[in-house]
Amino acid sequence: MAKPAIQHPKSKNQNLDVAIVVGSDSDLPVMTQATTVLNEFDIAYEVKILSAHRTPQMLEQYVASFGRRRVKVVISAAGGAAHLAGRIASLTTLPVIGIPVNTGSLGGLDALLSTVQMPAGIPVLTVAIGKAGATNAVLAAIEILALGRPALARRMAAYRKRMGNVVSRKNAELQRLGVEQYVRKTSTHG
Ligand code: C2R
Repeated sequence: MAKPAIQHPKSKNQNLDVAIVVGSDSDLPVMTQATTVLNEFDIAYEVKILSAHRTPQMLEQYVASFGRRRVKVVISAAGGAAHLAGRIASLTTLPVIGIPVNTGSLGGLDALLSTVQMPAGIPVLTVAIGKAGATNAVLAAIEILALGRPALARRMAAYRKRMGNVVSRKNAELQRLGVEQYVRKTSTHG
């Protein structure tokens, strides 16, 4: 049976490797591919909807629980005037990875700049806008966790190898078919 996209620890006190905070439920579609990767690597994580703007006290309380929960890395996804990652980073010395979400009329550029342009002293490790950024955020979080876990480092190396193999297979197929036939074939198969 497929694992749920959002994995909840069994109890409130269970240790967490990765805490993910999204500014709104409207950000969740950006996270689904990324949480699938966390499931693949058996990482203990949870996803919360909290906002620096809309729920400032609840956000503070949640960040205050990180020590007790043994959180190692925090991922934050927010769109628009995205202060969420910066606010979390101001409240903890854990590494915070910020995902700018593509919402509204500025195509995510607003969130990118609000997330990346932190003043010196409070880092937010900012990834690309949207789904690619979300996937890279969780891969970076796993790489951080893997610093102290050789088995996880080996799984990450295997993941990279599988990714490379997929590209190699595509290239071999391209060489066999030529561009026009390859495009026809891949577009037929979606
Ligand atoms: P709604 O769809 O709920 O109106 O939210 C959310 O991350 C979302 O992308 C629109 C956008 O507002 C963002 N948001 C922030 C913060 N809280 C919510 N940027 C924050 O605290 O930074």
